[in-house]
Amino acid sequence: MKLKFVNLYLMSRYLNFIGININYYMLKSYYRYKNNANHNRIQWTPQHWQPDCSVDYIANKIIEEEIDILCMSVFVWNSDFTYQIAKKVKEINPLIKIIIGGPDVNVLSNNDYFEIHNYIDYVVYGDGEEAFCKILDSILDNKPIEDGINIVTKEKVYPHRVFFDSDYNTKSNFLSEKDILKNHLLEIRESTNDKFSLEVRWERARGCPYSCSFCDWSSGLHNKVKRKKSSWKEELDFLFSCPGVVVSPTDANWGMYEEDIEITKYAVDNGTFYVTNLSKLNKERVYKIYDIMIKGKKTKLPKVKLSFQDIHEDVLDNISRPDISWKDHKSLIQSFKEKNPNIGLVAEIIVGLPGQTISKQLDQLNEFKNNGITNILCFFWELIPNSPAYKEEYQTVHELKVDSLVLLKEDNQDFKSLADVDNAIQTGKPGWSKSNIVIGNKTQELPDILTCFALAQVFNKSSGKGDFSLLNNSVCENIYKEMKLTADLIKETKILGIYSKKHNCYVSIDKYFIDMDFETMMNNYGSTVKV
Ligand code: B12
Ligand code: SF4
Repeated sequence: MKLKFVNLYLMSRYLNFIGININYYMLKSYYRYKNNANHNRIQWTPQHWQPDCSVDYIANKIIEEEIDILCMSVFVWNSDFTYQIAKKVKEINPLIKIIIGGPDVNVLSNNDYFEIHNYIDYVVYGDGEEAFCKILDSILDNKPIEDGINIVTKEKVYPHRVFFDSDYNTKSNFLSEKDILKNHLLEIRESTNDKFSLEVRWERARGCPYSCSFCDWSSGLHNKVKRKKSSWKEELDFLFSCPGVVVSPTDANWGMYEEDIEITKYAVDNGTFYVTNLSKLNKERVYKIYDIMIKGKKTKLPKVKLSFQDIHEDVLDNISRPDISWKDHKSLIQSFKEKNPNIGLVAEIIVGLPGQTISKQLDQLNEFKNNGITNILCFFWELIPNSPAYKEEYQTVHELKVDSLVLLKEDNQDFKSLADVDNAIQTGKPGWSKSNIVIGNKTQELPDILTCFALAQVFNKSSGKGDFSLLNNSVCENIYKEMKLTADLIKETKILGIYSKKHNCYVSIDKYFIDMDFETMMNNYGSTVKV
């Protein structure tokens, strides 16, 4: 039997990075451990990861390779595209067994799942390890699924279980696959330019004890945290031996465990290691980790990221976000800045959260400016299916307005018109994804949300110039006027994009502002209004 795994990675040719998720190697490793004989009966073909091929190209490749079992991983950024591939493959060869898994699986909350996706044979929700083994055993041995876990088929919903295997937990969950993983990383290295960082996600702890309303960690199924007891040194040594690899933990709260300090120290001295999700409450340890990260012998880090989402307590309450107060954050930032004046500080925020307003955004950005934050990483709120906010009750309380919008992946010279975008979706050309975007709540409408997003970009350009004179009310009003027109168009076309004269095509809102220089911002939104 021939098996193919498809996981279309998140990649930016603009920011020069590719996010490498090693879930295929982890699932395969567990099957080897559980049923080596069956594992060896399968011909494991190389994973398809390239996000920029067409649906037809990928489907034809799967057919030409005479694949029997097709495994696909869905995330919010590749879900619709991946389902298109699955549908096409099944149309050409109805005998192929198709298994879908990953965080964007919404089979438990969508009663029509199998009506929409009747070409899927098995859906795996939550942790995939046990389900993967059970399904493969059933296919290979030609028998019904035995004691199924975390699986849904057209006939049955099997129960949920958090994955924990105490013996396996002491072993590495991917090193048994290191040869094919190394080939995979080399293939990616060879097909991208040298500037690209290959960001390999590495798991030490799975799960999160909190339930922020926008997040679907562990697919919203539980709040347990399970920690690996394998040899982290051996795992990191292997990953660092692969060319151009940056290792970044997948953990939700790095720094929650004391061991994270020792691991960080070793990692930054032996390779490039970057932590994106730090503990929300153990701040003393978090700042210790920042200190270690910036002093690494091999990791050279010009900036560190602080995840706030918002600094206002009412907003944080509305999204059930556990965090220390902004006042406490400020004193920690101050002492960090005193010790490390040349390290940049990036604040991560989300726009569209209930309680936010333009004036609060202005206030927040001024607070950031006054406290040494150098950059803002700003996200729209993508309402994901297994998050607490997806529940009707939450949406009613906070008056959320949500629309399914098409997101454009950076600039695509093929998207000269909105018809081109539509054509790409219909014909399965890459460059887009679909997502439920929060376009309003009890305190904001879409033009406000877009303005808050734009202001974060104004902050970044201002910070680069050392001139924050644009952070004022009249600039907000000017931006709002432009964003009002943009919002009307987004609502009509359902495309979260904007026409850029500079690029002569439709681009994402991020790209539109990122590529606008400070002088143009001054010109467009400064006191001499040209909107
Ligand atoms: C690293 C990461 C990123 C990286 C890059 C992604 C990448 N490709 O590596 C960065 C930082 C860029 C990123 C960005 C975003 N991310 Co992110 N990210 C992650 C993170 C932390 C780790 C991913 C990972 O490697 N996991 C480890 C592997 C082992 O887990 P896994 O892939 O889920 O696989 C397991 C199961 O799902 C299952 N499984 C998966 N596939 C399959 C397939 C089959 C056939 C089977 C049987 C089983 C199976 O088995 C595996 C083992 O149990 C996850 C959270 C997490 N801890 O998983 C969020 C996560 C994937 N991100 C998420 C989100 C929402 C985003 C953003 C959209 C946030 C935003 N608002 O902008 C952005 C994307 C922006 C954009 N441009 O589109 C969500 C996705 C939710 C969804 N419904 O898809 C997650 C789950 C976090 C969350 N709960 O909010 N992200
Ligand atoms: S955002 Fe972070 S802290 Fe909040 S629930 Fe998700 S993983 Fe946990």
